Amino acid sequence: MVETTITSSREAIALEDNYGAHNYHPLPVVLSKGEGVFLWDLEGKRYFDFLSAYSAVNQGHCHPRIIQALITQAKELTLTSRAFYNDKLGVAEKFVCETFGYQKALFMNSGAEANETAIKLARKWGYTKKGIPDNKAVIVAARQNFHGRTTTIISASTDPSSTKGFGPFMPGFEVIDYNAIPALEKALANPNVCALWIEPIQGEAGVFIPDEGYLKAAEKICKQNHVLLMMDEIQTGIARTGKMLASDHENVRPDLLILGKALSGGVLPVSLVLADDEIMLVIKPGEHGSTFGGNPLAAAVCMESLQVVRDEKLADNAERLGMVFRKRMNALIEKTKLIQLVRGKGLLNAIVINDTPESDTAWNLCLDFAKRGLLAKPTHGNIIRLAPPLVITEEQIHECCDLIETSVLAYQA
Ligand code: IF1
Repeated sequence: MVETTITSSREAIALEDNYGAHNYHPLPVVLSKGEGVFLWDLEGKRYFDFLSAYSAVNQGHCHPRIIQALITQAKELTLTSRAFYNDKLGVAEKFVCETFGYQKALFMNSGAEANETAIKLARKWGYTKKGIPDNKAVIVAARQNFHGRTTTIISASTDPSSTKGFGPFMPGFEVIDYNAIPALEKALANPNVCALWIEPIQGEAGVFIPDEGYLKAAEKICKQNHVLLMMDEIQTGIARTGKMLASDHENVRPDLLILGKALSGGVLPVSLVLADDEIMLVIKPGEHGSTFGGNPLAAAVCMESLQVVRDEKLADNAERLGMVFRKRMNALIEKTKLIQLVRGKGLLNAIVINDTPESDTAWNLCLDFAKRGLLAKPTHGNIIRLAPPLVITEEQIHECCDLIETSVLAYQA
């Protein structure tokens, strides 16, 4: 094995600073171990993880069943490419089709790749099934969306930190207000629109939840206009919001369901697009793929990760403890002017700090949370996302709320 031991956090940070791209600004915490809801840094300090790798470790860090599935498969066969069949992919495709109620599955690796796959499926469906003139297909996206970092995906972004300096952009995207039904009715009436591409809750925008009924209305307006509903559940899916999918809260069935992150319990990149035959079969052999997409290791890990969600009833836990968490945060809001509000669904929550987005209050609060043993990171400016692994217990939720309360009340003093 390559000599990899680093002895201090300071050394680890220096190495990344010297040799790594500066495409992130991490909190000054160097993690070396994870288990369940806990992370430990190099000096042995323990933290509650309230980011869950942006909802990729819903099952908790290094879940023993998922790690075992990884080890068992890794000793047999990790990668064949799709030039040949393997004995795990078909089983996993059946498993996810039955889990989510679709006819076909297409496995990729990153969430961005799954969104790119959905874009290609929607466009090709538009040309071959809806009769949109070649190269005229339009996909409607929402302001403040986040779907990944590729140049096509950021072509639909309204966030300067995602787009500035990366043009020229891919044509064929129209961006409308999120959570606005008239905007949907107007945009989707365009006969060249092949799909509406939204998140059921906008995670990066700061856990922005649309009005009750918006998703159902979007589904209806899509059907009325022969437009596909492409739902990005990469962050909201896999039990995070208290149901298996955030779409389930309104009984909405997307035409294209896009998953990633916790699909693998945070063990390796696995993403997935689910659709029925009429859509999925527009892509013919040799027209799309990836070296690692659908590899047997990912297939084995994905099945065990989803089975754990089911066996441990993580959606119910998220639903119940999300309410406990928001109740505690609302009680704290009564005692402080520092927090404007708490919002969320299940265990995808955020507090909005009573300061300008440019202020460093949220960042400083997160530094203080870390000192007290809880890891969270501000999303845009003055919003702190708070999203622990879904295996957290009620007792641990209260312990973390006590910690947040102590930090907030001390900060404002
Ligand atoms: C970063 C944000 C979260 C996602 C949704 C697709 C993707 C993501 C709804 C792409 C990924 C990650 C990416 C990571 C930080 C994190 C993030 F801050 F970027 F926006 F969670 F909100 N759809 N989100 O949330 O999936 O290609 O990353 O596997 O880029 O900084 P990916």
